[in-house]
Amino acid sequence: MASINDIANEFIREEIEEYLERPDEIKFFIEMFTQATPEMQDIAAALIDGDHHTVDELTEEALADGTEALEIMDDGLILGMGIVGIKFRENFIFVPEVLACARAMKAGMAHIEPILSDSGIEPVGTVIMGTVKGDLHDIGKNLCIMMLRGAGFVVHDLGVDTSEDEFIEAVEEYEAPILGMSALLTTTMPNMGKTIDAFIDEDLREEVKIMVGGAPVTQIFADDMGADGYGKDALACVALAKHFLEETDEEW
Ligand code: B12
Repeated sequence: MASINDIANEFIREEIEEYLERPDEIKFFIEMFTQATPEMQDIAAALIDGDHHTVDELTEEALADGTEALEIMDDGLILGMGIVGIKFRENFIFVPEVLACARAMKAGMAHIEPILSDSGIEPVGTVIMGTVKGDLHDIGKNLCIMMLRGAGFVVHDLGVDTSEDEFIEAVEEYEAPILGMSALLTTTMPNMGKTIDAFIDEDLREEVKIMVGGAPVTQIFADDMGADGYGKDALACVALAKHFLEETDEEW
């Protein structure tokens, strides 16, 4: 079993010791960080520290050294944001600090975006993506969009705080067969269900496959509200979209 001393980065070791209390979370992060290279640990540490300049530099360097964009996303940026989420949840840090971390995340994503989004293949299908009404979280949605574009999908990003009408208008305008909704707040999750109901009211539900995701969303919740699929991460998002395309092809 991995031990905290196996983590090369001292800042990460201190963060785990100082801020993590739940045994399952301590075990998870020790295991994940010991598997991450020292370079990825450095990126995660800079992100946790809210230092966007360093995340920017280290991400650029890692890519130049041949590290895969996906590895930087998973082992550096997302892992670092995991610690930020716990510190926020436990009130060790507050919105201004989290905003600095989000800015650092975006600085890293700016380098990996062109790589993950550049599929070099013929467009395979159109997806509408947006964060639901009342919700301003967009990091996870943007990662999904990068990966979808990298898989050859044309994605129209409606941004954050997207109303039911905006989702409906976009699906109609772009004749998109797939819609993805993101929500990070338990208070905004029901807006996914309301949007699905709005598609039913407009007699458009059969025209579009709807997938949902975001940290608090579960398969059970997705099933309850009548979504066609739930994805736990950006890879699952791409897999779902591909699956929907196959299904739609079969139906035609
Ligand atoms: C960063 C962050 C912020 C930033 C957002 C910056 C930005 N531009 O996005 C700021 C500081 C603005 C913020 C604000 C707030 N936040 Co906030 N935030 C977070 C934090 C720390 C990280 C979220 C994140 O980016 N994660 C990293 C990404 C990569 O993960 P992800 O979003 O889950 O996405 C992945 C998957 O879920 C999936 N996915 C996502 N979308 C989709 C869509 C589809 C279709 C599919 C298939 C998959 C999929 O794929 C993604 C990639 O792998 C979370 C903590 C957490 N544990 O999530 C709290 C958190 C979500 N926030 C929380 C809260 C309370 C707030 C505020 C209300 C705080 C306040 N008092 O003002 C406000 C709300 C603002 C609003 N109206 O939206 C709570 C929510 C609690 C709850 N039960 O609802 C959390 C959980 C923190 C906590 N307390 O534990 N926040």
